[in-house]
Amino acid sequence: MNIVITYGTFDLFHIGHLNILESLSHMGEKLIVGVSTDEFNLLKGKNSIHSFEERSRIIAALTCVDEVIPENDWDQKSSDIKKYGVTLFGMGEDWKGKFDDLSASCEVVYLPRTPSISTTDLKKVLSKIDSAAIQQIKTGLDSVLDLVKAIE
Ligand code: C2G
Repeated sequence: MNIVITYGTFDLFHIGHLNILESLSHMGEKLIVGVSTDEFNLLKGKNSIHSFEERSRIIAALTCVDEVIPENDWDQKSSDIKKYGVTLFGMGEDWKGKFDDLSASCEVVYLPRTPSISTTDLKKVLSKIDSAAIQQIKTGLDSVLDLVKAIE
């Protein structure tokens, strides 16, 4: 039985995440996903919008995912591979070469990333929307204040 494992933050879940999880699920009979905990994310320098619990629920709801485990640190991969009898470890190619050491325990693959989508970009768009909305509210309030002053 081919068992596949991958790891990630999976914040603001998007098509790039789905593409790689579905691709990996087609490479074995079982797909295990290690979702980075909030504490580990801080170590990764990431501050997620969704909590670990929310991100784990979203991943667990996917039909292509069979099991979700917490990713607590960088070093758990080799013990996970042994613990779960993993035959293939896969990540997006932005990690190419970073986990080659695991090839002593299982096959290691790096798959093409989905272009032009990332959680970082989504966060930038969301923050722009926020600031535009705040600006609109401020402009509205300013005109109300002008009106009040004119009436006084
Ligand atoms: N990904 C992708 N295409 C994108 C965005 C992400 O294929 N447009 C892939 C990444 O290559 C990664 C997975 O989706 O394999 C999850 O991405 P992130 O949530 O950004 O995870 P990351 O921060 O890379 O954490 O120990 C490994 C780390 O936990 C990986």
